[in-house]
Amino acid sequence: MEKSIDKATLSALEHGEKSGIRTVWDRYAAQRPQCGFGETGVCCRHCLQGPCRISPFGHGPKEGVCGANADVMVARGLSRAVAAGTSSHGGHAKHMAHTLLKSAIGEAADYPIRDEAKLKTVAGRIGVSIDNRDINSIALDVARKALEDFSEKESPLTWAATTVTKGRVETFLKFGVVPTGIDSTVSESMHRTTYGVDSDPVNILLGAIKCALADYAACHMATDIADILFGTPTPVVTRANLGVLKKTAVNIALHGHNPLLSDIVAQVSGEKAMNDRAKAAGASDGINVVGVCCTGNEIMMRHKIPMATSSVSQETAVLTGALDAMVVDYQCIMPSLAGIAECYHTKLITTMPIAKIPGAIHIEFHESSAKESARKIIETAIEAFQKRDPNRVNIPEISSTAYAGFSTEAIIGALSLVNKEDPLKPLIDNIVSGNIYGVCLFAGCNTVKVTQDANYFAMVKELAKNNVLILATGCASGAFGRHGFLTPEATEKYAGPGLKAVLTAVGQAAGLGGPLPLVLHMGSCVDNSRAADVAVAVANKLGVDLHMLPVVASAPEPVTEKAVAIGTWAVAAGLPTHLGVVPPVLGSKLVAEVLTSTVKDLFGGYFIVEPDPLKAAEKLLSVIGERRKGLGLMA
Ligand code: BF8
Ligand code: SF4
Repeated sequence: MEKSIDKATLSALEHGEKSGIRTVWDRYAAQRPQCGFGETGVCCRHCLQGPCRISPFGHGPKEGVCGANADVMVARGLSRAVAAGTSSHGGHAKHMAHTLLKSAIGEAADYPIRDEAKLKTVAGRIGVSIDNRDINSIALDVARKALEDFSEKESPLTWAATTVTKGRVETFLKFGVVPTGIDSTVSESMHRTTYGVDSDPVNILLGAIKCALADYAACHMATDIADILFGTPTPVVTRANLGVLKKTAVNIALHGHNPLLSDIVAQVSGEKAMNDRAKAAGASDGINVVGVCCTGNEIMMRHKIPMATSSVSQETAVLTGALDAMVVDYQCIMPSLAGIAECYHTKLITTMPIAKIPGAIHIEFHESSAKESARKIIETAIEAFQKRDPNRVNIPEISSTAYAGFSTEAIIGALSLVNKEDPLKPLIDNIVSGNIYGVCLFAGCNTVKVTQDANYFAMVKELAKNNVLILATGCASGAFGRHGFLTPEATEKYAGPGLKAVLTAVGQAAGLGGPLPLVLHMGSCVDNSRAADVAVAVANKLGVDLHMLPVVASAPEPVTEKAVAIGTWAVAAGLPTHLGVVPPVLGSKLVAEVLTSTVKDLFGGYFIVEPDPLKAAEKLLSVIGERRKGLGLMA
């Protein structure tokens, strides 16, 4: 199997191979064949009488030592993955909420409220009064309400109940899946899946859905507070792929998730004094900050910072020999980066007390002294630059233009240039007429199990040709960015006639002099909440619920437990959700059946598992067709 379809990635890998450096692809090869019990979800280590395993082929025991069968094991495994994903997004959101609180009480001077309008909108939505109040006291109440959402409350989560349709809330109540605390729901999931608690696989799966809805609330909260503290994104033009690294600059990659770190480093990297120091050290172009993964998306949208790489190819940034520092916070950071950085002059810098890596330098990041830490980080990179070996520098000269920053507000703003009184009308009219056949949100990662970007590449072309409007977040945006899909040129080249006409009309009204990009980059993985907001607005406007809309989601190359949590809430929100990799559920026919079929009767959404990208696109098109028929629209 090819490692990637991206030439820059392949070139960096080749360079690394020449130096005998092993990467994720080599480690994957060494793991193969992977354990069949694990792959199908039928092993359990939830107590010390285990490990227990059940053959997916019907040989040997049919139950673990305690009597748990394959259905229970698979459901418990999946539920714990959702809980882990939720705890990650929850940790990220709580970090943001604490910082907002510190900002409001004057203990985080480096984090002023940058978007007062967004603060007021969020406050209004969650029932915090804004009349005649100063900004900091509104922020304090919003932060307190956010923090209340983490422990057990009497009422549904504020960040879930106030952001979905009324119909969804009723459905969630009906099936008993309303979360009342983000952390408490994670804790409940861990409790019910431990030794001897929930042994009803369907009940366990309903628990997983409840937890996934807590994940949704956490994602939404993280997005809201990021906008309040750093500004709501508006469209920007920048570049993506390894070619954004510069021979003549101190290159610093920001990798991980939370803008609390990356936004401050981005701000400080623009300071004249810092750039002068870099120049004095011999870097004629000063400091060049680039992004990796989701935090890369955050700074791409707000600071036009280019995206070097993402997800499975994160190690390639170091293999260019031109990276002086890789600065990380948490999530999706391969521990292997430390060993690879050691083969070069590159400094790997960890910043969070919960995410240390042996071999890395740890510069702890605190809200109270954020800019100070950022300067220390940059100084460390400048020092490393002076040890860079020019003979080992190999920056693939490949990068694409990338338009980013299509927040919900930016999309509505662009549409309002077409219809000021009723911005959603042009979108809805075009869906009704069939110019826009449907909408597909691409989310999630790149996995070593699929040729990198191959599924994204094949699916987007097929869907766009059939007039499907494409939204992207997380490493899906990274994949599309690398291949030039975040551009108006891609619209000209790949969009079907109806879609092209709509993107051109809106692009022209927005003063672009041409169409909007083929794929609208909506941000990081927590920003999947932005896509949900657009869908909720359309559903409310049409007076229907989400499960009726011709809207689908796809994670063609998923990896993480966070992706499992997001996929699960997309299903609960009513979206048919495609996965391009088979999750570890095949050991239980019952669980596989519930996830791909039965769940549809309850929530309207369901999983479509299809590794072949063209077949996947076909399936999504046919689902969109069914939904259109259901609404009485031309299929
Ligand atoms: O939260 S898409 S590899 S970076 S999990 Fe990770 Fe997957 Fe990328 Fe962002 Ni999302
Ligand atoms: Fe085995 Fe049951 Fe313990 Fe799991 S919980 S390891 S199935 S005895």
